[in-house]
Amino acid sequence: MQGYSGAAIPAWYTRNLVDAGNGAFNIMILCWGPGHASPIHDHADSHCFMKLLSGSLEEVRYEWPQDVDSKIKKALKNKQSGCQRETCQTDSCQSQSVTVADICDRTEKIGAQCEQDGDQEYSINNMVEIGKTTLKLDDVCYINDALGLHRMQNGHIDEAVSLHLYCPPFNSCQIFDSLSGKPTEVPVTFWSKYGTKVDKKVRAQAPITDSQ
Ligand code: CSS
Ligand code: FE2
Repeated sequence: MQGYSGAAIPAWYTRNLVDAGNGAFNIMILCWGPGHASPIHDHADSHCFMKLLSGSLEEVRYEWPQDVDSKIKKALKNKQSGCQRETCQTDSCQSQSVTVADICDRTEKIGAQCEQDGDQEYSINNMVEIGKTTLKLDDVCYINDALGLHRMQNGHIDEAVSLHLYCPPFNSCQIFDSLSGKPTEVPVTFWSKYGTKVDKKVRAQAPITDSQ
């Protein structure tokens, strides 16, 4: 195995920030040890481009679980109801149209119609697989929230390295329980930034890497 000689192998794949694009995008390199996999995740309404620089990875795509909205759908619903809560689900949301400029307008007051989904229950088998692709050296891949969710996994004995471009950049995204589809918002953290390892305490704040 290349790359980790002499050093402890990280438990999860590592996310290494290469360029923050003056706030316009993030370029990062992800290093995947044998068996490493991401949780099922969304892309926070961003564009995600990736290219395999070494090894090979499987991409498994999923539909959004029922009753879970992407960031843009939540924003649209909230705007339509005059509500800024992410969980607003009022009926009036369904019948009106808004523009993208509208959803950027954060000045509206929280509407009286706002309802919360509270302790919503999630049944099992809520994640529907819609495709599986193997990415090999130099292969590229694109996803955004309208195309669904995905999990990346290295099912091989060799490590894999992938180059990622996220535009616009995002600091948090949702991960999904692989059985129930229950979403959890998690911060995006880095193993290293610009070639320097990030402090362990900062990294320890539950990055989107987990054991699923
Ligand atoms: N978005 C995932 C990698 S797969 S696109 C991550 O940042 O960990
Ligand atoms: Fe992803």
